[in-house]
Amino acid sequence: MKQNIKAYALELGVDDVGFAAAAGYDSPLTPALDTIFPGARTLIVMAFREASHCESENMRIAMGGRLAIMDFMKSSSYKLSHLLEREYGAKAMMIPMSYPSDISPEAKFGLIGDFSHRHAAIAAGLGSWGRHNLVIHPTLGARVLFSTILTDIELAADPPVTQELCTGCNLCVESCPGNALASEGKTEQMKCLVHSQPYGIGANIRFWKRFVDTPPEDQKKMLATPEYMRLYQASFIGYQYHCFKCYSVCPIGR
Ligand code: B12
Ligand code: SF4
Ligand code: SF4
Repeated sequence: MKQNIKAYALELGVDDVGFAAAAGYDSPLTPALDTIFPGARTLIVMAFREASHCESENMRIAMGGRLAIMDFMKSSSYKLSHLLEREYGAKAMMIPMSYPSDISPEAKFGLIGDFSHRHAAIAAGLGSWGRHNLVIHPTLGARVLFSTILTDIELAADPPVTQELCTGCNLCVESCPGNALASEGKTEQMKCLVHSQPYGIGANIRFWKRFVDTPPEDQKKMLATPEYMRLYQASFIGYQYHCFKCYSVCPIGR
């Protein structure tokens, strides 16, 4: 069954698939698995290699490519969960790639996911941690995104990657425009966000605070500025990333 599931996903165009036991998923900061799916026994983690659009200095091109891969991730996750339910009588739940997220203060306003795909990828033998705190896949490298399906069927777990894939070249640390990777093993999230999501919730709140304090005539002008239009575009895209540096400069697998 495991080989058939993997073959199906690879046939869809997914780059790699790994399996982990629910008990092998160890992500101390995110909620326990049974708050999502009490009967979950296996994690099926899919890896998707991002193409070179993430290298572009034109952030519309980089984000356009990201939106495409996210669409593909969603459709692959949907199809695989459907196969598990239809062919194997399993219960299957797909985990969103990044959002919707829990934007309560307990989840640091969206900075702690309901589930950690990186920890799942590690448990499923799909890679090891890099200095940039991202998971590096043995052949696909660092430019890889993950999505996970939880299921109640039991499938044998894949062995962990024991090899150290990060060479410690420090390129990711040196290229980070926000100096968010200075401390080993920790991404300083606010320093990252200023660069990676300049039109995110922080910028949105700042705009609307200024707006309510502005006389009506000038409010109209504020709505015709590039600042407002960028916020508007980012809000319908979802998250609009403006930095991919640590992810794209990593030489592993390029
Ligand atoms: C919230 C979030 C963010 C936040 C916070 C990131 C963070 N530090 O956790 C912000 C907005 C800053 C962010 C930025 C980015 N993100 Co992001 N993000 C997420 C999200 C939605 C949840 C992550 C989460 O819950 N973190 C909180 C908990 C789990 O983290 P943690 O336990 O504290 O673990 C951290 C450290 O302790 C450390 N760590 C833990 N154990 C160990 C062990 C060792 C040995 C080491 C070295 C480190 C280490 O690594 C973690 C990173 O800080 C996930 C999707 C998901 N649901 O998993 C994507 C996700 C992590 N993001 C991803 C990416 C690609 C990015 C960006 C490159 C942005 C972009 N342009 O795409 C940057 C990279 C920033 C970086 N170098 O860390 C990918 C990572 C893929 C990969 N190859 O690993 C994910 C998995 C999305 C996906 N579905 O593929 N992200
Ligand atoms: S996404 Fe950009 S700002 Fe965030 S940690 Fe990576 S290089 Fe730094
Ligand atoms: S850029 Fe260099 S230091 Fe950073 S994760 Fe990749 S190999 Fe490791």
